[in-house]
Amino acid sequence: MACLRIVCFMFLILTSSLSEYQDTYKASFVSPGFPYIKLGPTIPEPLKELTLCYWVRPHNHTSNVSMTVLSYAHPKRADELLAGLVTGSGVFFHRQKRDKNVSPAHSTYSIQVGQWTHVCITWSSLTGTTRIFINGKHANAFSDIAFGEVVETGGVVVIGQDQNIYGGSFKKDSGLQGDLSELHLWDTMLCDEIEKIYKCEIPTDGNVISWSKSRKIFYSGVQTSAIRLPCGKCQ
Ligand SMILES: [Ca+2]
Repeated sequence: MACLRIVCFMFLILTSSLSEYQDTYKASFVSPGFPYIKLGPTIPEPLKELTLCYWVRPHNHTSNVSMTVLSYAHPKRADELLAGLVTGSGVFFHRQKRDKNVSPAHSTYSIQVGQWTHVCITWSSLTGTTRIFINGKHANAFSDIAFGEVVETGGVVVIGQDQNIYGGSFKKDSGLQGDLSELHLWDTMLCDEIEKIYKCEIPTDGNVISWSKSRKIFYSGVQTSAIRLPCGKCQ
């Protein structure tokens, strides 16, 4: 019986700690230049669906500052995928189509400066639907976002800066100024899992980009350090 009590006690400690925080690392984009992370691998297969999730804590208190979280540029199109936020405004997700026009989705949720916020974006080529989830909750849905068009393979993934040509040509005032953690990309549309990811109730490991496993090259003063993320709470 004593042994059973110990096992139950250990289980309670484990489950409570899992739901309260997640020990991981953050990348801080603070240098005055163009801090960014380049991913070693590209996207290996064309994407018909995707889910992008990340934790972000912007630093800049100026409102209406555009900050790129992820930029995926292809030799044919520099804005094949573009995701980020605007301080005091909301979250954005752009897909550049074959005709070079951009399909934009902008949520209206205001991301708070100095506060960790969990963001997930899902997209489907089959329906053209994009959904934005903030702190585990569905916030906005958009239709006709690059309907019928896949995300092509062979591009470059950059975190923290907006590519304006394949692999570079960053511009001032569009880079991330803040902390980023647990950025993952899947090749499917997640839905019910998103609140569980926010609450750290299920393992988070993107099968296209994984924050812990994908090979990364850090440029221009990106700093990494340990962080305890607030599972299920924005703070
Ligand atoms: Ca761009």
